Amino acid sequence: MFRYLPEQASEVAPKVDWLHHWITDLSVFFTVAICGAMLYFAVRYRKRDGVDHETPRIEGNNFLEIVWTVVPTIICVFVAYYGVVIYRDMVEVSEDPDQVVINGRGRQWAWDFQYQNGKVTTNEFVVPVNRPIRVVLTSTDVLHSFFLPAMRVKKDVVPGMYTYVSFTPVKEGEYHTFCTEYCGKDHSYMLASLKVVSQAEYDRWVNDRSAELMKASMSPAKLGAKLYYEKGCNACHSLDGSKVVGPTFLKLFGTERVFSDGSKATADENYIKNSILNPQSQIVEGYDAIPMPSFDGQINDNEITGIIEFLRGLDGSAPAPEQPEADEEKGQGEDLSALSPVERGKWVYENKLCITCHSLDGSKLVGPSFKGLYGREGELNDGSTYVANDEYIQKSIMDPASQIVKGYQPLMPPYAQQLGDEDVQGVIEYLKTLKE
Ligand code: HEC
Ligand code: HEC
Ligand SMILES: [Cu+2]
Repeated sequence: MFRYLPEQASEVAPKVDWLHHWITDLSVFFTVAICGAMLYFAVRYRKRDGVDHETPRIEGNNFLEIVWTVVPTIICVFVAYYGVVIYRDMVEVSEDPDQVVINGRGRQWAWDFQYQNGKVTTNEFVVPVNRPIRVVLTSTDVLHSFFLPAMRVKKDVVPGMYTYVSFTPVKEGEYHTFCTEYCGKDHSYMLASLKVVSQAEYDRWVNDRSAELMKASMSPAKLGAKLYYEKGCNACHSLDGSKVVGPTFLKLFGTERVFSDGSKATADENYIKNSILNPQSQIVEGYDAIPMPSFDGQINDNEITGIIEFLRGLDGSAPAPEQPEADEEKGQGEDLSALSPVERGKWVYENKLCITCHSLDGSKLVGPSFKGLYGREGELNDGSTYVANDEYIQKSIMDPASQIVKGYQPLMPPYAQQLGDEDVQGVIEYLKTLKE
């Protein structure tokens, strides 16, 4: 009667929905029938003209008693029977040699996936259409729950134990995975996308290990240097001894650090790891104005080792590594030419670190919010005024030091080396969409 469930993208989905609709329709039918009869009798036998109407006193009716015992029993057995049959379809361990087995791991707050050939991904996984899929699940920290609404499967993800979901996708497309167990602060961001593709495309995707192989074949120090640019540490930490938002990385390793609470520590491996994962726990003296964001969950142990090796090498004896080729850095393997200018601007905002210093909701971070920025009138710290038009924005991005907005520090890094005209044009178009 009522049809409101999400798309049916797996083999079992129509069966689940069929039973679900049966239960819902039956409930609606009985609710209407029982409440309807109740209302009808209340009106029919109400007290009228101040006189009670005596009703016939019925002692019992065997026929009725049997009907309303047997009919509900049949309905309950029917629902229970198909409930068990369909549930078995969902959980039976398949012997199918064609089955794709993926290891899934929940952690605060992301989903990691590992394929049989060793390919690993985070917050996205790809499966071939029309083949049985089994995701074996476990958690590294707390209880999570793996929910794929379009496939009609859901399972608790428990630390120290394995559980699984199995399904056979029947439709190509992109679907959401949710965590449905409240697991902490960013629980609602614990989303992964599932892409169901053709067998040929799946084969291509799963065997494409180029990104990982490139990282795996790098020396740790080289990986660290790559991450320094890729993760945006370069916006706040210089390699040449100059002070940016944070302390320089030059000759940092092995020196004694003094913190704002007066305590001290040597910058060894553990200190660096802690600085990346819990930056607020030890604030370097003189740097308490702008907090460093935590990279917990965004950088794995292997990558931290890389950064440590990279910092160890920055002892001033050799020139600091250059930023990788501008083109490669810009695209990072994604096809940006397919994006509209606004999408491109949003991509730049999210991937070029603007997001760490500029909010979208009007709040002041390190820099002014982007909300309502386009076309706004403002004042610079030399007392002159400006209108944020295309030209002004372009200059703000490429050469921020030339015009400092009143009330802000000159902390924005210049982007002239990193962004092209199309990127800047994209940012401008994107800013236009962020109205007050
Ligand atoms: C938005 C600016 C910002 C970004 C981005 C940033 N940091 Fe920091 N970082 C700071 C600030 C500010 C401090 C000093 C305050 C503190 O100790 O937390 C700091 C401190 C540090 C320290 C301790 C430095 C010392 O002198 O003892 C390390 C190590 C560090 N950051 C590593 C990193 C790494 C690695 C990245 C990239 C993955 C990174 N930071 C990204 C702002 C940033
Ligand atoms: C390390 C922090 C930081 C990063 C990263 C950063 N900005 Fe800024 N930005 C600032 C600060 C601080 C100001 C205000 C001082 C000034 O005018 O330079 C500013 C000012 C601006 C302004 C002028 C704002 C106004 O109200 O007039 C624009 C436009 C801008 N930034 C764009 C960007 C874009 C686009 C990116 C990313 C490609 C970016 N910024 C990255 C810190 C940052
Ligand atoms: Cu969770």
